[in-house]
Amino acid sequence: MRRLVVAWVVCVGHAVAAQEDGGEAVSAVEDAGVMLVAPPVAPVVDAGIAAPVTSFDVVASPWGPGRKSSGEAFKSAATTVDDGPLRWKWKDVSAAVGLQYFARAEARDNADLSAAARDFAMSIEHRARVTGKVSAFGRVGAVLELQDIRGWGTEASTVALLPATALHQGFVDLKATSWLDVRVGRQELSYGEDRLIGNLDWAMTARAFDGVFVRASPAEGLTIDAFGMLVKPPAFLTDTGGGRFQNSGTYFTGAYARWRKGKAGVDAYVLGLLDDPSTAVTGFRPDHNRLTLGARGLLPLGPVALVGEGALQLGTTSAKERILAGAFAGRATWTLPVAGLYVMGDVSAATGDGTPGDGTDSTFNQLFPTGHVHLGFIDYVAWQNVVGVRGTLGIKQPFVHVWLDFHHLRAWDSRGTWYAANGSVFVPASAARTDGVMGNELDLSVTVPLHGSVALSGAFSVFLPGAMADPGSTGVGRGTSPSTWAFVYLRTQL
Ligand SMILES: [Ca+2]
Ligand SMILES: [Ca+2]
Repeated sequence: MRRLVVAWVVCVGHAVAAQEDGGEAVSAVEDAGVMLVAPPVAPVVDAGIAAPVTSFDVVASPWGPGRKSSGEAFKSAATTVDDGPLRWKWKDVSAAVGLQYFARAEARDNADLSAAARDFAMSIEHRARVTGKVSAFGRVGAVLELQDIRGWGTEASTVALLPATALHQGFVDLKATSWLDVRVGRQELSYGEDRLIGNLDWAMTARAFDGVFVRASPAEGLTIDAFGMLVKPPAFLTDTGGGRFQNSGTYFTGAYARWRKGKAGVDAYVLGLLDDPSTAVTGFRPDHNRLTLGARGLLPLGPVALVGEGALQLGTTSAKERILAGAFAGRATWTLPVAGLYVMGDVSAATGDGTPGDGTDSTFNQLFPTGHVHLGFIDYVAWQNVVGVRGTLGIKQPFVHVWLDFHHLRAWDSRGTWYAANGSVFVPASAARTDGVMGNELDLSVTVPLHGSVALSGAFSVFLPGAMADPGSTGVGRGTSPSTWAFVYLRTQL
């Protein structure tokens, strides 16, 4: 991953170095209401081409440009916008407009891994976004982001209209002091490699949370975030027996500390997913509370970049089982000194549970990830009950990025459930299963930046199922035939 600092800020009193992570950079400091902002440096898209500065908060993704300014990449909307097209300033007030249009055609064959039934499917979807941003006095700002998600030919008739336009993000930012930011409203969250918390930009709908986010920046290179998000509101419910009871809702809370020195760094986090699963149909159910304790580290060693992450989960399920689960991931990227070649090795593992109902739930929960990017682009595997090894060979030139991924995927516990990338059950648990090989996957991907604001990308994937997919011996599975998937993607971002 190309890592470049895209902005730097000089502030009166003390200077704070820009921080960079995953191809994007975050930095904003002010002192006594005076803000001196250097002209922004052009961001790069993934293939390494420098983009003209046409927009605010543009970041690189493997498929082309996108926008990100939340979670780890937090950028206060209270900060006055830089000069540029679609931006305006009047004394202490500034405003900016951003536009985005994505269109993607996808084709998938044999998701059931069975040759017996034909299940080829193709779709063309688009996302169109309009983002408005205003800031005043360097103290307060707001973002309103509307998106329309639509599949070609999915309306009931040529004169029908599906209600597919919605608010993706809408929040107010307050810069209380030079070191304390508050964001209230609907917002994306994204941390690290998006393994546990991601904005799921791959999905046309993407992901956003409703709640409050606070960032403290107490020292150079150090940020401490805290957030509380409402996933489902509490309610008074009446169960089938006619009794009224309180449902306390579902909440996602967390604290995430980051320390950076150059390209090295350490993260530590505590996340709580607190859920009351009671419904009017089921009646009262005990709470399902899951605590995730994790750490992540970044270390550059010459031409090799190392990233590692580990997480432990504790808590209690609504079935009164104890939660004890864990996961780890590690990645080494070696950039060769020739022709933009790089080699990457990656291991992702997470515990599963082969003994349902024994009092301990040891299935790791991947929470709210951008699951798509880690365990095979075909999306058949989640960071839950898995041991995945990935090898990548890529070449990144200004005009093209081509990379080939090979994945070997198996279950942590062969008896446990196999989960698809979105966390849904792909193959149910089976106590009789002894072979946990899910399969092997090859992904060939290409991204071509046509312009700093426009990229074309595509991929072809083939998944070769292993014994865990075979229903032969246990009666539980899908099949033994390969599955294929491909897409062509146009991303434009202003
Ligand atoms: Ca089939
Ligand atoms: Ca168990």
